[in-house]
Amino acid sequence: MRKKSVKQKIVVVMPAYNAEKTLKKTLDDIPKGVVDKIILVDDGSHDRTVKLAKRLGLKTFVHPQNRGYGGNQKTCYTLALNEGADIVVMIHPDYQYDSSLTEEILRPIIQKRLDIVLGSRIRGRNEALAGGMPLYKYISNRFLTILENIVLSQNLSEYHTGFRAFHKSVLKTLPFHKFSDDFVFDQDILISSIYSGFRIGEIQVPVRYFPDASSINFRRGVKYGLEILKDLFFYFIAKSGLYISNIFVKK
Ligand SMILES: Nc1nc2c(ncn2[C@@H]2O[C@H](COP(=O)(O)OP(=O)(O)O)[C@@H](O)[C@H]2O)c(=O)[nH]1
Ligand SMILES: [Mg+2]
Repeated sequence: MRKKSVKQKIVVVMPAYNAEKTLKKTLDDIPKGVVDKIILVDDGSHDRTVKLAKRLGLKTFVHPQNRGYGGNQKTCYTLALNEGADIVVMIHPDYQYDSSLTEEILRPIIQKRLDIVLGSRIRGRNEALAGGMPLYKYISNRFLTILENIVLSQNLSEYHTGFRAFHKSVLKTLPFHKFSDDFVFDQDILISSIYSGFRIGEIQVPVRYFPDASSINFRRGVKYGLEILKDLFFYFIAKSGLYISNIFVKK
């Protein structure tokens, strides 16, 4: 299935929750011959995601009960490492991200230039809003991103994307089972990676917002924002040597 030049085992993981309408489109856009295995973890969907995933030939794992978005990713990465993945690409199966860019997101890791690559939706304000990103999500994304860049000494254009690639060393080093089971898992993993010195970069991906691609409401968004502030606080005190919380690997 994979190209001869790509020596590393590439595993795509899809944390799914009610993804029946968008799964096939997301899958169809992944270029042929780039990926060795695709794993879908279903987090107690109420639709026919599981049936469809099995029919499409994906390795499918089901949480009988909803464990949350972070809990879902924990299963995804555990299964991918068990498969012997060298690089793991996480793609939301909600067709929000352009999965035809899978080869591009892998390249910097294959070339050993980066350990983590994020697919950023924020190339510019007009483009993000024209792609349908709600204004309040755009503003909170920018605010949190700027704050995270300052605290974490990075220069990324967003930390909130659902399209990201990791070298196995990241997943083998970080205590990701101790991260949140909720949406802030996405931040725990990046902030802990930065603490451990992994190199993060990004590629641009077009933004696509439509009802099936976005379900997080305002209330959950506020909780997510507050938990990010907590994470940044713990990063700050870990860097100061005062207290190392359990999402970080002690040096
Ligand atoms: N496991 C789990 N995943 C969820 C839940 N709610 C949303 N998701 C998934 O989390 C991801 C991000 O949510 P989404 O609504 O697309 O957020 P947005 O696109 O950033 O507005 C998607 O892949 C959803 O399928 C949930 O309650 N449990
Ligand atoms: Mg989405």
